[in-house]
Amino acid sequence: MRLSRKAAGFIAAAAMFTVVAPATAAVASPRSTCYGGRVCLYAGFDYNRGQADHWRDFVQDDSDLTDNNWLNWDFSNSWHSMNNETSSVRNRVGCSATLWQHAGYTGAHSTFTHNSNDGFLSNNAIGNNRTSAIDIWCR
Ligand SMILES: [Ca+2]
Ligand SMILES: [Ca+2]
Ligand SMILES: [Ca+2]
Repeated sequence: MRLSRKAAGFIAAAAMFTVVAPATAAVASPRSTCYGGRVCLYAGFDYNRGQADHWRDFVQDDSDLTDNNWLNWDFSNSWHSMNNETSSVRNRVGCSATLWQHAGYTGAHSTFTHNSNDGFLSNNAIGNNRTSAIDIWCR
């Protein structure tokens, strides 16, 4: 098949788009990566992809998230309470971690093993926008 210069240009552009596509991952939040030794909570589904980057990481238990604010992508304080706002989670802390519905570790809960990711808490027992405490088993 012979291609006109224009068609070839289009195909080249399409190929370029294909190459560029992974960079669309730049839409992923700057804090969507969760580093070792932490459990990372996100206010949005899919680790805040394409959304306001309200996130926070934990290295130990916190029995009551009502006194915790989300961080912004640049680590500044969002002044926005974390209570009942977690929608996705990554666990890199080295052991399982449980998210609880109520402060003091009561109510509905879901446990996430080390190295697990869940970008959608609506289909977990803990549910979406209900987390009020985090129990990290090894800390
Ligand atoms: Ca707290
Ligand atoms: Ca889920
Ligand atoms: Ca709650």
